[in-house]
Amino acid sequence: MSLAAIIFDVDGTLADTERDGHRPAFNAAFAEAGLAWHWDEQLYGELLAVTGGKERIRHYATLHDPGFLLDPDSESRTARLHAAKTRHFLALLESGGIPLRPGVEQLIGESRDQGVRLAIATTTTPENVTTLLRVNLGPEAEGWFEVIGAGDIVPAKKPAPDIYHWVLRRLALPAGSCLAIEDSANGLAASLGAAIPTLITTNAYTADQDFGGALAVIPDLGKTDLARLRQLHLTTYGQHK
Ligand code: XBP
Ligand code: MG
Repeated sequence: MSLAAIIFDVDGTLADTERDGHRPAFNAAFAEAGLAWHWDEQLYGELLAVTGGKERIRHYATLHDPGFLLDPDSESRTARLHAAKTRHFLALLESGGIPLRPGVEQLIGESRDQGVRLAIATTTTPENVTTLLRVNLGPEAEGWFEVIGAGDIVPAKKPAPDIYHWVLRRLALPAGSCLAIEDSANGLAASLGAAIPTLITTNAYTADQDFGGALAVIPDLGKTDLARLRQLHLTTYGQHK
């Protein structure tokens, strides 16, 4: 089965957004709300075990500020906190402070030139995706991705495979003809849960995670290209039909 489409994860894959993007944005939202919460780099690395910004806020509160959850208004407070965090994150993106990771722009370009379809499967808020693409690749870039599956569009977030099933249905492609590119064990569990061959590009927060079942684990896309990814995909999935 030849490679028909590449499905990119966003956070930690298209760009290193977590430590210097989402984390300071969360802290800015907490300070603005008068909450004495602060997520340093190490704590944030632990909190990344839970995907989804709202879910991560509630996970933190469960561990460190249960009173926050006892508040009958905690659901809407969480939503307001997350909306404020997204506003700060978007401002960081617009400042150009979060570039794409090595090799990402090149692979997108090669894929477009060679007719490999492009899609995105992410846990993050849709506007974060479109802004990251526009700021780093220009106003046309969003249209290069046939399907963008993001945020709360599916009931269960990674490591559940829902977002990948959602993307595959819209691509109308068999899982084996796609290649997912992920950065985390949660992401890999989601893509493999949808039977999609997966390449891992690690980052500072995920380098030590277990990537059993991945096609390959590389530090970034800087030293690879579409030809190599086709070969990798073929060697593993070429023998299937
Ligand atoms: C990783 C996530 C996201 C972000 C925060 O997403 O878990 O929730 O950390 O973004 P990806 P939101 O699947 O792209 O790796 O606050 O918008 O949820
Ligand atoms: Mg990720």
